[in-house]
Amino acid sequence: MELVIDCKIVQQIPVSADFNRFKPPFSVIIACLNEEDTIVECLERLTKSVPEAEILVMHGGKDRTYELARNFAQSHPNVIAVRNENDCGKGSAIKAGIKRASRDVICQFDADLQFEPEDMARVVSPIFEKRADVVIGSRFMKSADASTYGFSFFRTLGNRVVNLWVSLLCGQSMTDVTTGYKAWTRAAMQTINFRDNGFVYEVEIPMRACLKNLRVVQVPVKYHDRQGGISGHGTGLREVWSLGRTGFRILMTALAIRLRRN
Ligand SMILES: Nc1nc2c(ncn2[C@@H]2O[C@H](COP(=O)(O)OP(=O)(O)O)[C@@H](O)[C@H]2O)c(=O)[nH]1
Ligand SMILES: [Mg+2]
Repeated sequence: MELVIDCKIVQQIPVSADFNRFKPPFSVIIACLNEEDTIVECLERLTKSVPEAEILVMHGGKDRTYELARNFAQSHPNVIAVRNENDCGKGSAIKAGIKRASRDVICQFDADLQFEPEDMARVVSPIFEKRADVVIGSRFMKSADASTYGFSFFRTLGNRVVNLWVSLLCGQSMTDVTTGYKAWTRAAMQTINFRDNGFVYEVEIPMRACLKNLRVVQVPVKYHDRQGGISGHGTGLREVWSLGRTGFRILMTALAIRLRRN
């Protein structure tokens, strides 16, 4: 079967003058699992860097993240704090966020500040320039800056294997399918319609987009170590187990999607 895929890799894209001038509206979804260390700085930097954006904080944990976000929202009308009842993973929080979002362009962002809020205008720009339906903020493109990210053997190996696997299945070079920095149009997401409630949904988005002939554009983003809290994968042996399990599920799900059985 012939696949026609438009998956462009962009090494550096400037934010267009039109974007800066018109400040087009979009929604940001921040899935949070106990991110009280970083949520306020995250919201401060986002509201400065993209003041026009609607920001939804989807908290599924038990710490003070929701209360901190709600306090912040009192002086920032564009920010909405949601206590995500029945949260069963990052994918479920993003699904709930998409339902609550009021704009037609949506960007997801991680609360742990591993990514930079200041990169967001560059990430959503290709959509407003009508060059993309889905944008991948890539940590592994040549011009991406991960100089302040500590090397992790399992994550590096896992990402290499997963990106290679998905690239082979799609017939296109995908540099970072698991990235937490992604943007899409509402119409594209209706076509993609990802299923997974955990971390596997991250891979469903670019893969289903490619297979449905949507335009996927990859742009480089900066990447750091976690700025507080702990990963949803846990630490130590628990992290290795969770990453291994998630990696295996990603490989199997990607294969099933390619075979059109999922
Ligand atoms: N609502 C919700 N958010 C989650 C869950 N797991 C992770 N997140 C959030 O998703 C983002 C990325 O997760 P993270 O734990 O940093 O994954 P890692 O970067 O791969 O270690 C962070 O903002 C987390 O707080 C979850 O089960 N529910
Ligand atoms: Mg993280």
